[in-house]
Amino acid sequence: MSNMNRTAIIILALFITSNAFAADGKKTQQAWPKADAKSLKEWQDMRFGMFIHWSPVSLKGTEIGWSRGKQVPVKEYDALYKQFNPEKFDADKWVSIAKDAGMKYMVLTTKHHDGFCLWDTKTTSYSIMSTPFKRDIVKELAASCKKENIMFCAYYSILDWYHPDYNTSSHGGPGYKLPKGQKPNMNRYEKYMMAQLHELVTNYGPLGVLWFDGEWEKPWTHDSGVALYNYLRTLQPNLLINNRVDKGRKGMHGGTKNRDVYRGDFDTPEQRVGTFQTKWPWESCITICKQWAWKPKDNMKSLVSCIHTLVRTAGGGGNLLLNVGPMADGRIEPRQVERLREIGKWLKANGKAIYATRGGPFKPGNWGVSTHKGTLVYVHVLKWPGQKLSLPALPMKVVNAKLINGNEVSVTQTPKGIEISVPESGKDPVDTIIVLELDRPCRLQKASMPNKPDEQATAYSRV
Ligand code: FHN
Repeated sequence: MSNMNRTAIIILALFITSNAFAADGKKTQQAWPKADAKSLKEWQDMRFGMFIHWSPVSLKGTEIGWSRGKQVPVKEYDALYKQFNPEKFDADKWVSIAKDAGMKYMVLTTKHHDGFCLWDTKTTSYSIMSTPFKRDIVKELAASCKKENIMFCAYYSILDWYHPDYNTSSHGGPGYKLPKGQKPNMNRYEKYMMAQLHELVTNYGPLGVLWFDGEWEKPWTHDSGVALYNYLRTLQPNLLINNRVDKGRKGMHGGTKNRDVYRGDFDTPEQRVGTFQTKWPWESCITICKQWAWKPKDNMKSLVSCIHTLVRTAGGGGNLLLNVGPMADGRIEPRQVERLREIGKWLKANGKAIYATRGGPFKPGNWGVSTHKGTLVYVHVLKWPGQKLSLPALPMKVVNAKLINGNEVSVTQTPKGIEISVPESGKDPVDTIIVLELDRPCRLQKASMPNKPDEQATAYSRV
């Protein structure tokens, strides 16, 4: 029996079991198999990863997927692979750039909306193996990550505007019609997808995260999302899977409509810092420039903006997945490499206030955010509201307080709240980090949350 058919039988079986019916015939919702707690904690502790959007479209400098049939005619877009030869691609170099940036994991677009595959897949010839380059990018990057103890993760687009069986003509461009006689078949497409995912998880794994995207179009259904999530759990039980595997994502906000119904181990706010959420994991995916794929002379975010985005994400309780778009020759643009190196330099001095922390105990505000780990609270003041910073009361007692570089700071704690002041000479223009040591482990309290609406959501709804 072929791999494809065996996979199809597993999926069918999972599909049936995941839609159990109670004796009274009413559809009941199985409690779905949550993520492995150890893997989730490890990934959350990492706090900072590199997103990589790459395909032959980097030859054109236009947006991956979305420019197909728009800035780049379909026929031209789909033929770019014939000239794609990233001779300067060096997986070890990419990994060292991520490490120098202080990033602990990498997510590569193994297949984006344009359907092009960056690995040696047996399911289609529309892959890196049909290019002049003929090398398995996924294999080389996964191996380099493993060597350097960086978690390797795969982005995979459910929608596929290239595959004839994917049942939509969107993004073939205005007025695009499926070729005459083409009869899309989603069942056949889903088998194709499962076979590809089987390759990615079993030949290049264990993966840290399978990062799904492109779930929003009509052909993909909740039932398919449930069956896919359950199937992947059988392939790699400790695999983390984001909430875009199913249909529960609330748009670019990235939250999940109903966690008892919709699958996904973490929420995925996009191009924004997520709102303060500490009870369910989340990760903001944000571009270092404007475009996801490489674009010549694209606007690149300043160092302060990148650091504030990272700090606010951690302070909100989430991870940051910061995206770079490599060029057609296989290099990450030198100016982006320099920006990443600068972020890494900041993390070398301040990383203990980010890595393995969780958001709070104070809710984010225009002034900044707080993170905590054990008995230590890190107050990140990004914008002083005046001479002093007043924070809500904490039931834990502050037994020591200093700046992260060890210098003096004045902290007054009363049952009404905590007041912090720092001499001008001690303030950091990017992020003044005050370390509060508590008499016992930090616990989030309702009381320590100011009633004001969560400014983070507004102040940082777009970066
Ligand atoms: O359409 C994609 C887009 O190209 C990019 O991949 C982002 C990042 O995850 N996701 C989709 C837009 O929501």
